Amino acid sequence: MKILIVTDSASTVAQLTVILNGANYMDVRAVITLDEAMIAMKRAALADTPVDLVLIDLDNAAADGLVATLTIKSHREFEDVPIISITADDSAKVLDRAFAAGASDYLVQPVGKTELRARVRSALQLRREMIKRMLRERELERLARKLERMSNLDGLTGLANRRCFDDTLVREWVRNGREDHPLGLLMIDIDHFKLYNDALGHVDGDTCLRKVADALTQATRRPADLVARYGGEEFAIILPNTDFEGAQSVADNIHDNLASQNIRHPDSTVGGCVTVSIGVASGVPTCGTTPEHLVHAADRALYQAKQSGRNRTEG
Ligand code: GH3
Ligand code: MG
Ligand code: MG
Ligand code: MG
Repeated sequence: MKILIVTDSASTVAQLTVILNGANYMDVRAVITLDEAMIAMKRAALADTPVDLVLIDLDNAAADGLVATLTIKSHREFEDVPIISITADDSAKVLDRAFAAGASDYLVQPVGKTELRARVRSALQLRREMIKRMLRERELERLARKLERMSNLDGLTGLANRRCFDDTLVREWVRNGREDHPLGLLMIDIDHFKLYNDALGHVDGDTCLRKVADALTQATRRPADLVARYGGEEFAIILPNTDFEGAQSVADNIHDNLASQNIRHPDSTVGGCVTVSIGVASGVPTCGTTPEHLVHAADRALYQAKQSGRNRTEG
């Protein structure tokens, strides 16, 4: 661990360094002024080998030790670095001011070997525990963010999941309504997927779901479009600021993309490869309607597409 000594006394530096090195603290640096101390601490932090403890001589003619203590402690970056005051004057007045400035401990000149090592050891021990706690907190925050991300994703396809779809639909409903924009919605269902699973097994079925997910993602053009797995082999796409014709053209892209992927479906009644049926709906959200109205409209259109022969879009 890195220790910085701030003093104008060469003999103090020599004495402390010998004692610290003797206790295996090999990374000991000394500076005279506050400016030098700040530069040394910033450099060390930048090099990712931060100063872990500062020993500040309060009887330093070149730097006011109390000001140095206060200055270091008021830097956000260094507020957790422990500071030990060193003074020949251990009157209550001096020590009170040192603690008020932010020192966590003190040593009285002439500094004894045992005392110095004991105080340094306990200050560094606290510092280590603090760093550990900080790393643990950072790791927890990272995990929390990851969990948040994962809780919005479908594990099989990597698309947004139903929960994310529901949240996004409400949000876009409100936003598009406020901006007087049409909100488009596609409901997509794989044709005869039960037969696909029956013929090729669930592992191939899962692979097929991923390929369909890719085809859907590639069919959308705007970053704000949200492709979601709605459930089983049903998908939904939210298309902000998209009218009926715009939504229909995304549906056309989907049929084209799937046709060019040409995923063999041995028992399909519509052309020998995997196809989908799509229901399209679009409308400007108004006070009298709800997001469910849009879902129902797209659902009815999807039912229509199934009824009229599959592998098609209805609206
Ligand atoms: P239709 O054309 O009328 O939509 O017929 P379909 O066979 O696609 O519809 P149905 O609702 O009868 O069957 C859906 C099938 O989707 C049944 C189910 O086993 C399958 N399925 C749902 N989720 C998954 C999944 O995660 N993995 C796999 N492999 N299959 C799934
Ligand atoms: Mg279905
Ligand atoms: Mg079905
Ligand atoms: Mg189906």
